[in-house]
This record gives sequence, structure tokens and C-alpha cells, in this order.
Amino acid sequence: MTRSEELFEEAKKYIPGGVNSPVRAFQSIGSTPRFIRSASGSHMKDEDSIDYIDFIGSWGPMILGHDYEEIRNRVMEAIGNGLSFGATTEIEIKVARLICRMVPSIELVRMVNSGTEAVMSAIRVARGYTGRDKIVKFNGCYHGHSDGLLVKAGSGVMTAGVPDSSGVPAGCTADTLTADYNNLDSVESLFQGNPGEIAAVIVEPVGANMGVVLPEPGFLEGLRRICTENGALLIFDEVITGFRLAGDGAQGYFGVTPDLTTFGKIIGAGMPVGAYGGRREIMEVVAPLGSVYQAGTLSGNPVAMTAGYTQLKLMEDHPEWYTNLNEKGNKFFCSMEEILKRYHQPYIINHIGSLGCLFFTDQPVNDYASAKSSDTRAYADYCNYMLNHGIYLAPAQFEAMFLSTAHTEEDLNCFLEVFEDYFKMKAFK
Ligand code: KE4
Repeated sequence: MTRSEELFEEAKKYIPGGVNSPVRAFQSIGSTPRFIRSASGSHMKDEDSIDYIDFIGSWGPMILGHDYEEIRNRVMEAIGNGLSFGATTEIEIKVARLICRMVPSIELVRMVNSGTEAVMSAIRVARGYTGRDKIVKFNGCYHGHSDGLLVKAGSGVMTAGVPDSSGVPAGCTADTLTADYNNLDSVESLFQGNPGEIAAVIVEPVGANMGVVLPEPGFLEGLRRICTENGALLIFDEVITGFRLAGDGAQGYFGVTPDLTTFGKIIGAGMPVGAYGGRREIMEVVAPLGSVYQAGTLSGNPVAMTAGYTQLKLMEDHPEWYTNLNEKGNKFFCSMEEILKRYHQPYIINHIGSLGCLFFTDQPVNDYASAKSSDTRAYADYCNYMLNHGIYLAPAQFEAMFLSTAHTEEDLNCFLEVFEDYFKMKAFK
């Protein structure tokens, strides 16, 4: 038995499924989760001392790679001053001011402890600000696990959303309508069917939870128009894309301005941080200023703020890192496409900047239905091969690959060698 296998058996005695987040259980690829002991730069080492090139980066936060020296040093200093006070601190101002400076659509921002918390709070703000109850989300987009967003795909058109998890009362999703990504007509029809009732449309400006699905030209602009025309707020869930695609996120990258934005991941640099923000007139409904209540014991935690501030400030000070990272990502994912072509493997790779996804399907993937046409067993076979050859990928087809500034040419060439070996073998089977 490997040490990871032993630990997994032990973990299952005390933790549901042996993990603190379902995807980590490796269920969809049918193998044992690797228990990670340490990480540095673009590499992780598991409890069997096996080294991996990491293409998850903690699901996005580690845009500068693991154990970045300046972040570690600042966090260690902050720890020396105390872990948490439950009182206001200067570092919270520095983070908020930096986010407002980097993302022009943000005039006020509130820190929370996860992306889930950021999204559930932003939706409450939208409902409080507009006085409306209904929200629109997109099939295939994931916005955390708050009740109202765990809604079955396709259940929302003209009718109440149906819960997609047990334990969620029907009432919690009754005001959640679902539309199809890249399909503006499906959004228009919801507004026509629910006139004056929709508080907000929430969207991942780049879908990254059905694999990576890019917004087609005009899609985000169309959402902006529809929301403005109908007096609804447009919420960009930038938990993944925020501070990844550009210093001003997907909204800067695509030039479409939402009314509210949610953040997570990168703004905590690996520490538990989320945030939501937007125009002052909207955010002023948040307690203690306004009547929309939201609170949190560890919100704005000084140690977490120090980690996030240090990472964001480094990215602000080095805008060229975004250019280099996006170019590196484009070159890398195009190299993957060339290998697939070379061995006549008809699979699809969607990618943008440092985000990408290989879909085991031969049809274009531009929404949830087409993403679901992927062969998840084929993905599992591929993923296990890569894992067994030192490449750590998302253990599920409908996730993203994340590159960081720490990935070297050598790392990427090593990936491409293993990738080519796999598809050469597949081609000649
Ligand atoms: P958290 O509550 O996990 O911090 O954030 C929820 C969330 C919100 N919005 C978007 C666009 C997200 O991608 C996420 C969380 N992302 C997943 C990865 N697909 C986190 C990994 C996990 O669930 O363990």
C-alpha cells in the first residue's frame, strides 16, 4: 500500500469521503487521491515522496506558484503580530484600496472567507438593491455551494429551479432560473417570462467549471445590454478569472463592465479569502451602512490579507507577468493541440491565457450540453496516466488546467513529452 492509500483509508474514518472538498476524492478518475506533503514553485511532493508538476495550483490561487518567497516572508511577519483580532486592521484597507485600484468597476469591496460566501453575499446585495427576488445563472457555471445556486441544469427556463443537491428545500431554488451559456435568447426569454422580477444575472465570464468554455463574441456584451435594459444587475463571478486573465480580470480582458464582481482564490494567495464589490451606490446597501446583512468572524483576517495583498501587489507591480503568462499559456495549449493533430486524436482543447481544458469529445464545446458530450472514462484513463508520470491534473473532466508564472519551459516540455507518449500509444493501440 502506498502512504497515500494508507492515509486515504484513515481519512475516511473521520472525514466524509476522506476529503474536505469532493473533487479531491478522485472519484471520477477512480484512483487514490495523492496526499500532498509540500509544494514549491510549480511542483508538489506527495507523502510517498513522488514529485509532480502541478497544473491545478490549488484550483487557481497559486498564480505565482507555491511557496513564493516574498509571500511566505510577509505571512510569517504577520503571524508574529497575532493570527486574528476580530477588529479592523490597516492591511484590510490596503487590500481593499488595491482591489479598487486594479479593478475600476469596484468602488467598495467587502472581504469574506471563500468564493461561495462572496457569491451568496453578492446575490443578497443584488436582491436588496433591486428589491427583486429572481436570479439567472447558467447551466454548467458553478458559483459555490450556497443553497440557491445548487440548481439542476435546464430546470429554470420559465419555471422555478429544482435543487441539484439533497438537503436544499425547493423554496431555496424557486427563484433561481437557468439559461444556457453563449445563448442570449435563453436569457431574453427568461426576462420576457419574468418581467420586473429578475434581480441579477450571474455568470462566469469564462466558464471554468464545465471545463473551460469561452464566451462567444457578443455574449458578455449581450448580457450587459439585457441587464441594463431590464434594470437587473450583472454579476461577474471572477473567483477564477479575477486577477488571472489580467490585472483587471475578465472584465478588463473582454471590456465588459459588470455591476458587481465576486473574487476568491488569487486574492488570498492560498489563504481562505473571498470578496465581493461593485459600484458605491450598490455596495452601500451592505451593513452596517445599509440593510443587507453580511458578516464573518475571520473576514479580513490580517494573515490572509497579508498573503493576498502581497500577491496582488506583485501582480500590479509586474503587469508584464500577465503578458508573459498568457503568451506562455497560449503557446503551451497550442502545442497540445499540435500533438493531438499529429496523432489524429480528434479531441478539443479550449484555452484562454493560463486556463485550459482538454475535452474528450470531437465536437466544439461552447456550453454545458456540448461539454457533457465528453467521454469522462477516456479522461480518467488519460488523467491517471499523466498522474502516474508525474503530472498533476484536475481529477475530473469538467475542471480547468491552471498555469502559473512558476511553470518553466522545462516543466511544460516535460508535460508535452508525457502527453505525446500517451496519445502516440493511444493512436497505435
Ligand atoms: P470556494 O467557496 O470554493 O472558495 O469558491 C466557490 C467558487 C465560486 N465561483 C467559481 C467560479 C468557482 O470556480 C468556485 C470554486 N471553484 C472550484 C473549482 N472548480 C473549487 C474546488 C473545489 O470545489 O474543491
